[in-house]
Amino acid sequence: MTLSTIKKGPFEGQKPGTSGLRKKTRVFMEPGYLECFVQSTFNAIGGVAGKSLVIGGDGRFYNDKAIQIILKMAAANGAALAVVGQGGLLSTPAVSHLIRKRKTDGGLILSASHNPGGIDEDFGIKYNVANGGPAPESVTARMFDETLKITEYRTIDAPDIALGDLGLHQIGEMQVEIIDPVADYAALMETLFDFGKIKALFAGGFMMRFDAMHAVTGPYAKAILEDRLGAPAGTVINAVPSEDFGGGHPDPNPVWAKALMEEMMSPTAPDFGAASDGDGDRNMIVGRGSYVTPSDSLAVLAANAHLAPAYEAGLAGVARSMPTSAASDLVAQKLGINSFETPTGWKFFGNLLDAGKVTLCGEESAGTGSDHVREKDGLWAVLLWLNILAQRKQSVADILVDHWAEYGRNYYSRHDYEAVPTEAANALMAHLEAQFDSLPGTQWSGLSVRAADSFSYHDPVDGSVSENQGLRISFEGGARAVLRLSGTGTEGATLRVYLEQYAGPDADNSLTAEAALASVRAAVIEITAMQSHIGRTAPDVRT
Ligand code: VG1
Ligand code: CO
Repeated sequence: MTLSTIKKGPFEGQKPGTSGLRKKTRVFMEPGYLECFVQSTFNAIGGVAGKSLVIGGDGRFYNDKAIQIILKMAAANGAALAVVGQGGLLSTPAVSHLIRKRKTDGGLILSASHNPGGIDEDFGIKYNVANGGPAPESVTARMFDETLKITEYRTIDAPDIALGDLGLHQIGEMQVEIIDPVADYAALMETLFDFGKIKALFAGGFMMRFDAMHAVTGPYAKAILEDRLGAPAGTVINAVPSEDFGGGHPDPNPVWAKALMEEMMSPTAPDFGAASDGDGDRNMIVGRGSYVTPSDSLAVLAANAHLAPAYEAGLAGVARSMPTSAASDLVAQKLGINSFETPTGWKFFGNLLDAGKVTLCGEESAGTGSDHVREKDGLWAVLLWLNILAQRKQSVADILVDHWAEYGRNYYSRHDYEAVPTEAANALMAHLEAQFDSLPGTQWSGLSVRAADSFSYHDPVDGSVSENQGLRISFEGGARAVLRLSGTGTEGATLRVYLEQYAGPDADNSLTAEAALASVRAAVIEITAMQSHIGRTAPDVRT
């Protein structure tokens, strides 16, 4: 086995986005592209000599090849140990747990999450640090700096590792330990929830459908829901991870999990439905005839978490990303616990969790998690819901109605405008920002603007400041709109418009979201001159 240093790089555009580096798969397959990003990551963390890493991915096209490349590079850079999921598979929350459990120095996750997979679709890579969470901005900034100056990477000439064979392997001086991707994660879940109660729920005839969307959660959901909790075979559908996610987007929302939504809205719907994304860190929750917005899900989980053993003693606090609705704030207020508003992306929750300031975190994009790991965790959210359902013995719809009667309802929807020319999207944002000083007090579609600003986050733990994290407009009467550009896309820009309207406990809480949000939507279209900037006012995806 010979070590070699290959002259390559730098490549343009290797700046990590909201969640790692995402590009077209063919870009990642260009000779040296993945290698230079990985070497830059190693360089940014002071090298990996003597260190240990967890490595795994969501099973998309190029997952296994990328892992072989990374293993050889880690060995050539002097790493001591790589813990790898069998077949190259590991969900994002499972990686987070393994980093913490095995006390490794970090981990690499091969995934573009909810983006589609395949040679003509997307690939991605994320680096997580020793607390198990996504690299914070200080680290991603160093990684990016390294990508700008890299001129060579290190690798070793060695045969590929048989990723299917459990146990110890060797590349040069580095040990590779291939592990069951599910076992440790499933054991962790068992410590958090009352598996006996959930088992009894299923034994009593409770029916559930879980759509794994042909992605990594399939093996986890089958092992936990069907094998351990006794849900009937067939509860988990699309359970085998495929390289192209069956040709769809593994994005757990009513648009991409359409078949599940139709089943849940039909007269023969099971009691409970759920779906998860490509890398298993996000979740969709839906009851019979009743879709739960991710913002409401976070609030309901916060209000009821004490019904699960892990959270019996109560929560330290709840954090949500800024575009997420304020529903969880209302719960925190009532419980008398901390609440925080962070920028989009899980990396901002890490400090709050590490400092013990919060127990639950969530994002409107269907990411929910707790201090059991340092990532959002799709199956965890599903299990917490199941634990709550087993305790409350009520339908999802009834739980929501009760919740709104107590706290009021934050009507909510996210509208995505995809593949917008980048210049047009930037111009729309600039046009909005330029009006900030004059907007307060003005009227738009019957709504009066209360305030408008660009969100800056001051991390209360390390004092770091993150600016330009989304533009927000709040209106008199409890409406709010947030606009930001996606940091996970690979083509043009995706404009995300987040709409919210609060209705108090005594207001009509039975409207459709569309009706309740009509005014704030019309106001945003007007204020941003949307039609003239991007040539349309109808979104591609509404969630
Ligand atoms: C999106 C979501 C964000 C989430 C991120 C990564 O980012 O909006 O809430 O944290 O994806 O999720 P953006 O920048 O496109 O809005 V995942 O499941 O890709 O790790
Ligand atoms: Co994901």
